[in-house]
Amino acid sequence: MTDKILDSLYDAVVAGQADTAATTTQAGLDAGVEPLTLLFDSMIPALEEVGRLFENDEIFLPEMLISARAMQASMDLLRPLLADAAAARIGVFVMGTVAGDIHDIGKNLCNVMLEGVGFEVIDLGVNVPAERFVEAIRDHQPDAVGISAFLTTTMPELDTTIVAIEEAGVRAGTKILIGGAPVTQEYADQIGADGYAPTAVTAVRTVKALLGI
Ligand code: B12
Repeated sequence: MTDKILDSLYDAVVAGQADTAATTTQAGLDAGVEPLTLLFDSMIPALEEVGRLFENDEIFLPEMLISARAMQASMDLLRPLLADAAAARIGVFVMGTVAGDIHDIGKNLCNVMLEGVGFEVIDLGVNVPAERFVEAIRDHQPDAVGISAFLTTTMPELDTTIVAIEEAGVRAGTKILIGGAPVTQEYADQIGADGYAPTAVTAVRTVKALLGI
C-alpha cells in the first residue's frame, strides 16, 4: 500500500500533475504514511529524476517548472504537519537564496524543519543581494544565517555574501551556514562558512551543534 502511494506520488511529481500529487499526498497521509517518508522517499527522488531528465535534454524548462509546482502542491499539505512539532523558541534564523538564483524548494524545506524544532525563521526569499543579508542581520540579530545557491553559476554569490557580511562588521554573534545542491563541505571551508549541510535534516542538526543547543 505504502509503496504504491510512494510510486504514484513520484510519478505525479515527475509528470508535473499537481492535482494528482496533492490527492496522492493526502491519500498517503490518510493511510498513515509519515510526511517525511513522502518527502524523502518519493518527492525528492522525483525532483532528482526531473533534474536528470532536464540535464539529458529529455525534458525542458516548462516541464521542470510544472514538476516544481506539483512538488509545491504536495508540500502545502505537508508543511503544517511538519511545523506541528514546533517546540519552544530556540533562536532566530535568517534564510535566503543568493542573487541571480530563484530555486527555493530546498530552502523552504529547510525553513519548515527549522521552524519545526523552534527557530523563528526570517525568510528573505530568492534572488537576495548580499546587502539584504547584511541589512537583515542588522535588523534581526539572528543566531544563524542560512545562504543557499542551487546553480554552479550562482555559487560564487555565497562567497560574495559572506565577504559583504564581514566587511559590514556584522558577522560576530551569528553563525553562517551555506547549502544547495552544488555546494560541498570543501567549498564551505574554502569560503569560510561556519557550517554546511547537504539536507534539511542535517541542516537542523548542524545549526544546533554550532549554537551548542
Ligand atoms: C525544480 C527546479 C527548477 C525550478 C525551481 C522552482 C523553485 N521554486 O525552486 C525552475 C524550473 C524555476 C528551475 C529553473 C532553472 N534551473 Co533548475 N532545477 C530544479 C530541480 C529539478 C530540482 C531542485 C529542487 O528543488 N530539488 C529538491 C530540493 C529538496 O533539494 P535541494 O534544492 O538540493 O535542497 C536540499 C539541500 O540542498 C539542502 N539545502 C537547501 N538550501 C539550503 C540552505 C542551507 C543553509 C543549508 C544548510 C542546506 C540547504 O536542503 C534541502 C532539502 O534537503 C533541479 C535538479 C536537482 N537535481 O536538483 C534543477 C537544477 C538545479 N536547475 C538547473 C538549471 C540549469 C536551471 C536553469 C538555469 C534552467 C534554464 N535554462 O533556465 C534555471 C535557473 C533559474 C534561476 N535563475 O535560478 C540545474 C543546475 C545545474 C548547475 N549545476 O548549475 C539543475 C541541477 C538541473 C540539471 N540537472 O541540469 N529549476
